[in-house]
Parts: sequence; structure tokens; C-alpha cells
Amino acid sequence: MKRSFALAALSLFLNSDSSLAFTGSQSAFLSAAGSTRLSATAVDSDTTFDLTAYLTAKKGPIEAALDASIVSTQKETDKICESMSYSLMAGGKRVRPVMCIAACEMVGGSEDVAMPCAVSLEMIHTMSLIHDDLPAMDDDDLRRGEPTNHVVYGEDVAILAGDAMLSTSFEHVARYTPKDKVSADRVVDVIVRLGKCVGAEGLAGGQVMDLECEAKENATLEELRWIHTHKTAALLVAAVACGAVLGGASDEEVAACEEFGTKIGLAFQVADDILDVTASTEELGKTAGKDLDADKTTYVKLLGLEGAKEEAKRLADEAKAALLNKFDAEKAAPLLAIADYIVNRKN
Ligand code: GRG
Repeated sequence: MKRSFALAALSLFLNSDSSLAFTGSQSAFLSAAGSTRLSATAVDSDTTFDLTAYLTAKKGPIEAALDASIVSTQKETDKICESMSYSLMAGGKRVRPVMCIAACEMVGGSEDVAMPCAVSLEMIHTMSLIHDDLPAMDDDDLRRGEPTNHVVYGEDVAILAGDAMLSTSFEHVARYTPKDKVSADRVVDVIVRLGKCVGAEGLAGGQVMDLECEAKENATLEELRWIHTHKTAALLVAAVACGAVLGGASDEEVAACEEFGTKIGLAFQVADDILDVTASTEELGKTAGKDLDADKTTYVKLLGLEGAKEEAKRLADEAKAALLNKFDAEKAAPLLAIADYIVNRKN
């Protein structure tokens, strides 16, 4: 019971601006979440961790860093910067930035070291949403509870805003990662990881395979796993691995983060497929039931609703086990709690 309060409060927190997060009954709701006892059933991660407090502490700095990251410096750039900021600041749960910072802190690094990368990750994620919503892709007119970028700015500007946000993400992490705290080698490693997770072995490759499978009558579970390992999990892998690299992790620690990211990234997608059939458009901030209506191959279609729920839980347990293989539960507590949130989220 206590845990479901925490999850609902977390969902509220992650999707509301700071003025909404602590008002009236919502405030009571958040404090009811209080200190959440996280007890992973299949792995030995019994620990007490206040996820709501952790996220409350992270939300302000992340939103401020995102807001400051796109600035028009001349009137000629006003339009494209407005279009970029429109989608970047439209809300969103900020899962990837939080995971990057949590991984950095887990290995002994600090928030400021990971923040430029956290911003880059959210830029990459947001640009992928802008392009995903285009008529040539998923053709959607609602995202994060607002009209999609191309609906407001037109297809031409939306494509260019996505392109600009992608290149700005690389500029941002290279320019602003503190040089006195992180070696140039580690920054290059991070840039390589970000580049890889966007390209043919990441979001873009996963999306192409997704489009190919849409045209197929019966895509297999193996094909679905390939698609989402690349389209969805790759960016979550990059988030935790880059955070760990920036925090000074060893190769073995980074490898544990990669395994965690792959499993929890797939679990994230299974949860997304479940929400497509169980949540409303209002709850999701995007069109609900779209995959179902299109008879798209999803985890729910292949495994059934209960089977998909079991798959999500199995993947989350394996993700947590991978982390606990290398880190003690105290240090890993934020990422373990976020893993639970990812499979139990309401949007
Ligand atoms: C990256 C070059 C390049 C092109 C983009 C369109 C495309 C290629 C890829 C699609 C990527 C995509 C939309 C994957 C789905 C991932 C997913 C489950 C998104 C939802 O993420 P949430 O729930 O969203 O974190 P919020 O709005 O909360 O941030």
C-alpha cells in the first residue's frame, strides 16, 4: 500500500511542474509516500530509500539546466530555438537525466559532473519524440499532453528542430562537462556512447526495423526484442553507463551499468506496451490505444497482458540483480527504486 502511494506520488512529481507538485492534497499525497521500503522480491536488495525526496531534489536542477540549454543568440535563430524549447520544456518524466545522475553518484561522482550529459540525453530523447511523431513515422498530434512539434511549427521546422537538438546535445556535453573534474578521455568515451546509441545500432536502427516489422503480419518475440533493445533500451543504457563513466567508474562497474540499462530499458518498453492498452490518453499525454488499433506487434500482443506484466517484472528483477552483483544496495538504492518505478509507472 505504502509503495503504491509512493509510485503514484512519483508519477505526479515527475509529470508536474514545481508549482503543482506541492499543493493541497497533492502535498499530503507526496508526504504520505514518505520513506519507501523497497524490497525486491527476486533479488536481495532490501533497503529503505525515499525515492520521492531523491526526485524532488533532482527535479529543480534538471529543469533549470534544460531551460538554460537552448538560448537564441540572434533574432534569426528565434524560431528554431522556440521550436526546440517547446518540446524540450513540454514536461516529460526526465527518466534518462535522473538515471544518468544516479549512476554518477552511485560510483562516487557528483551531480554537476553528470548534468551536461543528463541534458544531452534528454535532448536526444526529445528529438527522437519529435521525429517519431512526424507524419512519415507515427503521425501523432499529441505528446506530453501538448500538440506535437510539427502541429505547432510545421513539418519542415520540426524536422530541423530535431536535427538541431541532436547536434546541440553533442556540443552541450563536450562544452559543459567540467574539465577540472572529468578527463578528456572520459568525455570522449561518453560522446562515443551517445553517438552509438543514436545511430544504426541505436534509436535510428531500431526505428527502421520497427517500420519494417509494421509491414509484417507476424513479427516474432526475437524481432521485437531486437527493435526495443535498440529503439528504447540503447538510450537508457547510455544514460547509466555515461553517468558511471563521468563519475569515474571502473570498466567492470560500467559493464554492470550496461547490463542494468539493457534489462531495464526493455522493461521500460514492455511497460509502455502495457500502458498503451491500460491507460487513457489523458494519463499518458499521448494517444492511448494506438498500437492496439493498428494491430502492431507489441509485448501485449505476443504475450498477453498478464504475460507482459510478468515479463516486465522478470526484466526488472534481472536488472536489479545485475546492479547488486557489483554495488551494495545502499549505493544502488536510487537506481533500484527507479527500476521499480519504471515497471509500475502509470504513464
Ligand atoms: C535518433 C536520429 C534519430 C532519429 C529518431 C524516431 C526515431 C528515430 C526513434 C524512435 C525512438 C522512440 C520514440 C522510442 C520510444 C521510446 C519511448 C518508450 C519513449 C517514451 O519515453 P518516456 O515515457 O517519455 O520517458 P517522456 O515524455 O516522459 O519523456
